[in-house]
Amino acid sequence: MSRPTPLLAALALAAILLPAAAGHADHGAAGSAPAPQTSARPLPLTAIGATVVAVPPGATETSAFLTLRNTGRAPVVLTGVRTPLARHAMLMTTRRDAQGLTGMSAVNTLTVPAGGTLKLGPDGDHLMLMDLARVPRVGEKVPLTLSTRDGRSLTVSAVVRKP
Ligand SMILES: [Cu+2]
Repeated sequence: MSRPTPLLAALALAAILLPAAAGHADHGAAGSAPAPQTSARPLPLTAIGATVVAVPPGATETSAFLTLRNTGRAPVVLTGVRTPLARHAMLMTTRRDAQGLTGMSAVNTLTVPAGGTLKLGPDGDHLMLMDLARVPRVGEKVPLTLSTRDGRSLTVSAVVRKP
């Protein structure tokens, strides 16, 4: 019984070969990983009325509004916004407390419901552009890039308008 059988020899050979095969498979998967990112499906979102609020010279921040319509069957979860106009941009919500005072607070996500709309405006959820890189000119178009939890993004062109 001490003599190795052909079956055991075959198993030993398989044990040596399998890790190498698995390693090769992992390498192949890692090498092809960026492909789905570059060919990501476009988000099922339509932006309406994208606006950056005009501010006077010297102002360091402003807000941005738009309505997003989701024509897809799944909610779209926004996780951030960026724009060349501002060094910082964030998702915010406006809440009214028990005393009737309103206050803004940053939120990690805003959700566009499946088949529904998310309205970003002065009285509720909105985008905040902080630490402005320059003063926006009334009438100019500014890109706003919204990113989503699933790693996709949507760039919309917002018009600078007086409040
Ligand atoms: Cu705000």
